[in-house]
Amino acid sequence: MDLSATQPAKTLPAPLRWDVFCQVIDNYGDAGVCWRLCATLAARGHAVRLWIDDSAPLDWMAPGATQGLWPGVEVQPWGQAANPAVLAQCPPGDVWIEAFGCELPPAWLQWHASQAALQARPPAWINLEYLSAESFALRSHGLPSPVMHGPARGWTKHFFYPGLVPQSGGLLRSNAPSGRTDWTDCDPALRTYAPRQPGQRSVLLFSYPTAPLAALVQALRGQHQPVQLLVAAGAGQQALAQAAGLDAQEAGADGLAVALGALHIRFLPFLAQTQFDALLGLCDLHLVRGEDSLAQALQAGQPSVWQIYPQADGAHEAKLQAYLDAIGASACERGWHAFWNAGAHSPWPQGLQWPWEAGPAWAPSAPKRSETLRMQDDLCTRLLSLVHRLRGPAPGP
Ligand code: TRH
Repeated sequence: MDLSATQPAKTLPAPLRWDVFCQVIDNYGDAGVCWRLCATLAARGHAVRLWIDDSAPLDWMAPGATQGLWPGVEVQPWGQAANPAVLAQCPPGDVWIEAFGCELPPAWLQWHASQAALQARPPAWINLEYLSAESFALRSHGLPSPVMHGPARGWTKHFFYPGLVPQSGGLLRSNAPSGRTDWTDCDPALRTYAPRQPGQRSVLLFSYPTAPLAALVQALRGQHQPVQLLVAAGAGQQALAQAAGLDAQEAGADGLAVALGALHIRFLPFLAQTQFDALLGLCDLHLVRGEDSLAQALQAGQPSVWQIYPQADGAHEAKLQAYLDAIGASACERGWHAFWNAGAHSPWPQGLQWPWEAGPAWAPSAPKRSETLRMQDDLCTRLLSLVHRLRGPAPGP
């Protein structure tokens, strides 16, 4: 795949009303992607309603969101989309986003399909999928899927696949203030995690418990230079504490720092999404998991390694290989990904190098990839282009 081509920028018309539907399956990625999309659309002047079945992650990801403190975004419990009293008050949206194959509530469909204005001009109905560099994703991106049953029979959904190349749906951008490149001018809340010693490296760890954490800790302890390991909140913290021989209960204590020789481990609290993104820009290596943190790590421009969400049928293996091919990963990066995705007991492979040791085999490619991705239109812009194409010009008076 050609990562280097770019798309021309487009001028986009009037703000639209969006309904984004999110069912949280597991972890934070579903809420994370939907929130990032909503916040981006709202920042561009659109009016967004987020219908979500578990808004708990938003309390730390986007403080104030559920209280209506984010201009342009209204967060609603999923069940309200089927409440006749709410529907009757709800101005019909221009765009429906069905995130990750969640099905819209039948009462929602019933009510909207009965509205004369929508019968004449149905909403652009988008099925937003997971980021993938696999060829099926490129083939399916933008394809129509006619609705054959139910109240919205005759309407059409369209697939939207995020991706790394201009022919795909692109990547969501961070909503964090940009242009910050070091710890001295970053958000004061993050400065607490700045390296404590001159020359200290920072590694951000956001992992599933199945990562080879014991081997990681041992290898970091063997580094000649001081290293700090910033451990993001979530199940990976307990697993890391165990792997490092620490009290797993203590690991939950926000901001706890432990020194193991030249290795400093710091357990982070849950951060707002904008802070999490900013932190990615400040570390020397990101060990990330899930598609959303990967997308942001890639754009942040520092070396990153992806722990892919494991699937029972092994489908993640083809997805990981497609990703590595798409970014043109070096042998060193492939070695890291093989190690990092081989399970909790995977030993440290002989000869595996850190990005700061690998020289041209790794570190310089990260900023180049970031630049290439950032020169392309972001996901939101591509989504808007598709929506405007689907809706066509507004009908005359
Ligand atoms: O949490 P995840 O592992 O989500 C995953 C993936 O989406 C995966 O594909 C999916 O199938 C599975 O869940 C069910 O990782 P991801 O995608 O990186 O999402 C994490 C989100 O949480 C991201 O938006 C960043 C955000 N986050 C914060 O905002 N602050 C934090 O402190 C942390 C740790 C995360």
